[in-house]
Amino acid sequence: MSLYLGLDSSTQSLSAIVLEVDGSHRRIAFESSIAFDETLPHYGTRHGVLPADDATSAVSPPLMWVEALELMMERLAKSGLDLSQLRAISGSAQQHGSVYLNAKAAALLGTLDPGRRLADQVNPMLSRDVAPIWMDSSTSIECGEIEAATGGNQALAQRTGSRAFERFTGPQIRKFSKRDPSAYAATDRIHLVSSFLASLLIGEHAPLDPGDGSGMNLMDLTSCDWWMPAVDATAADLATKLPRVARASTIVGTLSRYWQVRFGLPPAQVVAWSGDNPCSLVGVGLVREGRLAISLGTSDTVFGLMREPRVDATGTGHVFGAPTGDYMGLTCFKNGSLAREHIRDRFGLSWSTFSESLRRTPAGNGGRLLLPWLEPEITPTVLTPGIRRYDLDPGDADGNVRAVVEGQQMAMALHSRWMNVTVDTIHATGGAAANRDILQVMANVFGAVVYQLQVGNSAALGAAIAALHGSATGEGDSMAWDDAVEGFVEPIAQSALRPNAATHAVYRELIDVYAACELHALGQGADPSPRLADFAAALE
Ligand code: XUL
Repeated sequence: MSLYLGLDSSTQSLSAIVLEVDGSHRRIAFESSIAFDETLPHYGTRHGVLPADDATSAVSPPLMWVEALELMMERLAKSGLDLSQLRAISGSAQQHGSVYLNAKAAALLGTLDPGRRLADQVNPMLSRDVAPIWMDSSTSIECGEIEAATGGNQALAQRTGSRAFERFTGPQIRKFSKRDPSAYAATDRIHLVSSFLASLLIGEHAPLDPGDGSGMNLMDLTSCDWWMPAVDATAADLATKLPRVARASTIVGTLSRYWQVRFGLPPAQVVAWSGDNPCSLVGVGLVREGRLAISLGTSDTVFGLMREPRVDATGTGHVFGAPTGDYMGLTCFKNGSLAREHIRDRFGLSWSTFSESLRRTPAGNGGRLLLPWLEPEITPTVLTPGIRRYDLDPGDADGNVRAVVEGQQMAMALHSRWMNVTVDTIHATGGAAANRDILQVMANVFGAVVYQLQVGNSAALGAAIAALHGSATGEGDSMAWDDAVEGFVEPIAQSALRPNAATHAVYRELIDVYAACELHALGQGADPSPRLADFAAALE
């Protein structure tokens, strides 16, 4: 019997899943989660982010992630599992966020004192006490500068998988180097959240993997190495500060003495960590082309595996490296769970009364529509936040509930067209995938069968499967990804939500009206009132 641990450090929480593998017998032996705001209130975060006056800024305290990691390993040590059988650990983390370490870090990482709290020992390693995260949209100027210096957004996207995006690590690094040149100069290593946490486990600077590296606007997508024109355009001496990129599934080290002595854990292998979306791709079983997954979490994401890197000419989506060595297409929406919760809370609803509202209202919502931009939005780019309503009374509870759900699904269908996938099946994951009324709207909008999965946290599951795969392949065995995921990722057959043909036809009309409202709200299109009126009249 062998155990494999997957960790997921997300925006709002740290989760862990342990897989038990005994021949063909496979099961989840442990699942646990730590919510940052509730468990670690002394960091003062709200939804895992430090409050800021500027709506475009989003930073988190890296020491909070460190403290959560230590707490989780302690929980695991006390779980009663036979941890002598723990073979390998891997991890997933929110993408794009960066952690800045000074030159003392290399030595300090290797000499962590098992008698002392981890966060106290990591503090002196930081050259910047906060980490910009994926919700930050404050770097439009830097995006423009990097784009101009690399031959334009098309060239940047062809090489790195994405045009310049505000939250991507390169523009964030550039902003830091300009705003605080002395702290930037004192920075010896810039980690992603994933490679930072992996470094703490192995007691030395860990490499990052191509899945997370492709969220930086710095890595050449096909060679999986730094693309020097982008590196040079981003900040001085950056090449010396970046980690190495290691192939996915690489064993990057061994669980260090700190964890062995402090919690009695074994010298387990540590497999390269990745971003939460690449990990989710594995955790929802998309190790082959032709299906889509939708994750309804803090961010909503639409993604699928690609054999070839087909870059989005419209500049909306991203191509990342996939853990399988292939690629993945992804479109990300910032207004996921926080926008849904905002509407729920505004009308004093529970998730169950929220669902009742959805069931009470007709598809198409009588032509009442909402653009869910509570926070600055990533897709499409919206820097000035605010929910926009069309023909919708802000006080109408039922209408707003349906409008937020339909608005989000419309946006996802519209902005994933570039992937050019004929969608007949969607694997739904993330917290809100538990809500079957929301998923029924998804099925009707996409005209696809939507499945729920056995494991809610696909990112942590994908990381645990990466630990299993990396451990097997690192020991010289070959393991097909189909075999690695078997038994953990199959959708629940009885969970299938089928589209209704008539309702799908309504949404095929609505999507163009939605697109017109979006363009209007962005100041790029005509007043959509006549189209909304026509749509509403056709519904009657
Ligand atoms: C993906 C993105 C988000 C974060 C959330 O590009 O920005 O999905 O990874 O953790």
